[in-house]
Amino acid sequence: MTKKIYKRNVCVRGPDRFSEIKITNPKPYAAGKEGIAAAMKHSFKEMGVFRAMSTLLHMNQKDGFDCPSCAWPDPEKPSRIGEYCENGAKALADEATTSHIGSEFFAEYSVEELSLRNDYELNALGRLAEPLVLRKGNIHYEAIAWEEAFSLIADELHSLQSPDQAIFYTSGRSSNEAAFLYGLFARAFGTNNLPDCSNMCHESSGVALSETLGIGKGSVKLEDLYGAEVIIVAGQNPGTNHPRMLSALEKCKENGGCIISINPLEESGLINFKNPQRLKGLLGSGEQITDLHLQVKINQDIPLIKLILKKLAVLDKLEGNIFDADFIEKYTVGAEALLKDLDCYSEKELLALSGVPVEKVDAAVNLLAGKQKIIVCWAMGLTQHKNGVETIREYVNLLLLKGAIGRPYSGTCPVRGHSNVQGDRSVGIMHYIDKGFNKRIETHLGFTPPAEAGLDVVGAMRAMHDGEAKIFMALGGNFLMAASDTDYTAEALQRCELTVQVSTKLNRSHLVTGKTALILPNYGRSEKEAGGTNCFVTVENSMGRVRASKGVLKPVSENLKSEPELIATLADTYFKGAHPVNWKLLGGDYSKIREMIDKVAKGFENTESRANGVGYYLPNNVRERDFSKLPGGKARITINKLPEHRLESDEFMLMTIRSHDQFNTTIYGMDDRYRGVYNERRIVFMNPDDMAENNFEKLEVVNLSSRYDARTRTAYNFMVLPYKIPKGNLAAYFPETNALVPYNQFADRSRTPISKSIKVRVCKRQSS
Ligand SMILES: Nc1nc2c(c(=O)[nH]1)N[C@H]1C(S)=C(S)[C@@H](COP(=O)(O)OP(=O)(O)OC[C@H]3O[C@@H](n4cnc5c(=O)[nH]c(N)nc54)[C@H](O)[C@@H]3O)O[C@H]1N2
Ligand SMILES: Nc1nc2c(c(=O)[nH]1)N[C@H]1C(S)=C(S)[C@@H](COP(=O)(O)OP(=O)(O)OC[C@H]3O[C@@H](n4cnc5c(=O)[nH]c(N)nc54)[C@H](O)[C@@H]3O)O[C@H]1N2
Ligand code: SF4
Ligand SMILES: [Mo]
Repeated sequence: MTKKIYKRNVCVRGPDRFSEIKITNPKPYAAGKEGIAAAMKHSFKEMGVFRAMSTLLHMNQKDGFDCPSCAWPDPEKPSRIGEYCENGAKALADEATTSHIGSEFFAEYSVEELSLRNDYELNALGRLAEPLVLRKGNIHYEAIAWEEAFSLIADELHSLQSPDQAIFYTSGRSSNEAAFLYGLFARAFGTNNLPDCSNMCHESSGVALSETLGIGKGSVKLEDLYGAEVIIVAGQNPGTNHPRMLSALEKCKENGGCIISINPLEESGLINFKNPQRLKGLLGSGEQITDLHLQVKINQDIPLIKLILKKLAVLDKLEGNIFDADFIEKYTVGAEALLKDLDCYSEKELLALSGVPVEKVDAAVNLLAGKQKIIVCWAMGLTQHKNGVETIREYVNLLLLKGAIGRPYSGTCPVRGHSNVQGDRSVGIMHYIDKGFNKRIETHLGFTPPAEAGLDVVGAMRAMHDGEAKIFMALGGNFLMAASDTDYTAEALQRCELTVQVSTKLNRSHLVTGKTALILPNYGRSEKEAGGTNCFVTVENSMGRVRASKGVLKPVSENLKSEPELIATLADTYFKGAHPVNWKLLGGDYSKIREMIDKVAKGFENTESRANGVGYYLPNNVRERDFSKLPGGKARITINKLPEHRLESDEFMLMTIRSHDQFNTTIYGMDDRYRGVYNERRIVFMNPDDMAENNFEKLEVVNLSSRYDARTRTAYNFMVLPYKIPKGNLAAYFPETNALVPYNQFADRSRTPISKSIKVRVCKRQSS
C-alpha cells in the first residue's frame, strides 16, 4: 500500500515555453576566441571583472583551488597564465557569483510560484545565503537558526523505526573530507543507504573494470595520453564536458598519435581544437583532432568492437603479432573462448548493426593492427545503457588482446564527471559493502558499521515512492531532475516526512520536497573555509591523484557553513556526545579527518602533507599489471552479448545529452554553440531522412513519448531539428527528457538508468 501524497501545487518538471530560437551550422572547431569570449562574458556578469580575473588565476594552480566543474586532471606543471577552460570558468562564475537570496526573497515568492520558473531562471537567482525551512503545510521557506535546523533533523532521525528509513544522497562535488564524514555519519547512524550521482553516471564503468581488471577506476595517467599511438574516444563529448582533455589529445597528435572517435554525433570538439593557450589556436586554423570518426548507431558499440576484433583476429592468424600473445598467456583468461565466440557472428550482421561503413571499420583495423600503445577514453555514451557494463567490457577486451594494459601510454580512461566523484567513492560513498573498509572503521574508529548493503539511486527512488523511506538528505546535487522518471521521483520526494538539501544554488529539488524541507547553504569550492584549523580540503581527479584544494574567496554570506563542519555538527547534535567518534573535533580541524581517511580508506597515506602541491597518486593494481585480486590472479577477457532492442516500426532510439551551456541540471545559458543551437533547449535532433519519411518540418513542435511496461510517459513540446545523426536515432537534452526514462529501466548489474537508449515515439501534436 502506498501512502497518500501530500502535495503542494508545485510545477514538477518546470515550464516548457519557447523563446526565440536561432539555428546555425554546427561549429567546425572547439574553443578558440569564442571560447574565451564566452568564458569572460559569464565570469564578468556574475563576478565583476576584477574578482573574476583574480580568482581564475588561482584555479587549478598548486596553492589554489580545484576547478569545481569536471574531474579532468591538472597537468603537473600548470601554466601560470591560466589552467582552465571555458566551462571551468563558467562553473566558477556560477558558484562565485555575488548575487544571493535569503529569507526575504522566499517571503516574497512561494515554492509554488518559484516552480513556474525554468531551471535556468532558478539557478540565475544566485547563491543560497542562509539556512531555510519549509514547514509542514507552508508554501514559503523561512529563516531557521542553524541549531534549530540540526535539532529538527536529529529529532526526525531519532523518530524513525529503522535507520534504513533514511537516505543519504551525495553529488560528486563534495570534498573527500565532507564525503568521508557524511558516509561515516550514515554508517554510525545505522544505514548504508548512500546512493550517489555515480549510480547514474560511471557505475557501469566501476562494475565492468572491477570484474575484468580488479579495480573500478581507470589505469592511465595524464602523461600516458601524450605518448599513446592510438586514443579511442568513445561515447564522450570532451569539447563540452572535459574541455582541457582536448589539449592532451592535441599533444598526442603532435607526438605522432592518432585519434579515433566513436560516436553517433560528430562532436565539434573532436573535429578541430583551437587551443586558447597557444597563438596558433587563437589566430590560426587550430589542430585537427579526430583522424577517424566511426558514426556508430546508439548502443551498437558491441557489434562494432566485435567486428573490429574479428578482423584483427583474421590478421593475427595471417600475419601474427597483431594480438599480444605473451601478455594474453601470462596475464589473462578467456581469450580463446572469446575468439571462438566471435566465429558465431557474421561480419555482415555486425556491420549492419553498427551502422558504420565498412571502409571506416577497415581504417580503424589498420590503425590499430600494428599498435600497442592504445588508450580507450569514454563517458556516458557507454555507461547509460541496459548493457553499459557489457559495452565497457567489450572495449576492455580490445585492450587486453592488444596487451595495451599496464604499460606506459596504454590503458583504460573512464573520464569522470563531477570534479570529486571519484574521491567521494574512494572515501566511502557507496551503498554496497566493502568489508575491508568496514573492518578498518571498526578497528580504528571503534564502532561497527551495518552489515547489510544499502540503497542506490534507483533503490532510493523506489523506497521513498513506496513509503519505505521517510527522510531524504542530499549533500549537493539535484536529485529530482538528475534521476530518471521525473514524475515518479517527484512523488517519491513528496512522500517523505523530511527532505534536507545541503546546497549552494537553488534548484527544483528545493521546490518539490517532503512535508518539511530544509535548505542548508554551504561554502563553494572557491571560497575560503572559515571557522577551524587546517581548513583546506582534498579531492581526487579522474586519474586517481589526490590534491589539496584551497579556496581563496570571501564567502558570499556570513551565514554559510562548510560541508565538513555542517556534517560534524549534525552528527554531534544527533549523538549528543554518546559516540566513539569525536565529531565536534573533526568539524573544527580537517587534518583530523584526513588522519581518519588515511586509516580507513584504501591507498590514502600521509594525505595531510602529500596532498600539497601536485598531490599524490593512489595505488592502482592495473598500472602494476597485478591482477592477483581476481579469480586465478588474471585479468578477464569476457564474452558479451549483442544488444537486444525490439523497436516498433514507429519507434526511435533517443539519447539524452548535455548542451554546451549546462552542468548537469544547472543551466548556465540557453545556447549549444558547438551544435549551432541558440536560445532554446527543447529540441530534438533528427536525421533529415527520418524527417522526410515522417513528414516533420524543421522546427515543428512535437511531443516525445516512451512506452515501457504498458505505461506511456510523455515529454511535451520539442522542436525537430535536422542533424547529422544516424537514421533511427534521436538526441535531446537532459534533464528535460528525464520524464521519459522509466524508473525501473537500468543497466544490468550497475543499475544506471538507460538515459542514452530510450525507445521513443515522436508524436505530431495534433495527434497526441
Ligand atoms: N560543461 C559540462 N561539463 C561536464 C558536465 C556538464 O553537464 N557540463 N557533466 C559532468 C558529468 S557529471 C559527466 S558524467 C560528464 C559527461 O560527459 P559526456 O559523457 O561527454 O556527456 P554527454 O553529453 O552525456 O555525452 C555523451 C556522448 O556520448 C555519445 N553517445 C551517446 N550514446 C552513445 C552510444 O551508444 N555509443 C557511443 N559510442 N556514443 C554515444 C553522445 O553523442 C555524446 O557525444 O561530463 C562532466 N562535465
Ligand atoms: N537523462 C539523463 N539523466 C542524467 C544524466 C544524463 O546524461 N541523462 N546524467 C547523470 C549524471 S552523469 C549525473 S552525475 C547526475 C548528476 O546529478 P546531481 O549531481 O544530483 O546533479 P547536479 O546538477 O550536478 O547538481 C547541481 C546542484 O548541486 C548543488 N551544488 C553545486 N556545487 C555544490 C557544492 O559544492 N556543494 C554542495 N553541497 N552543493 C553543490 C547546487 O545546488 C546545484 O543546483 O545526473 C544524471 N542524470
Ligand atoms: S577541463 Fe574540467 S576541470 Fe579542467 S578547467 Fe575545464 S571544466 Fe575545469
Ligand atoms: Mo556524471
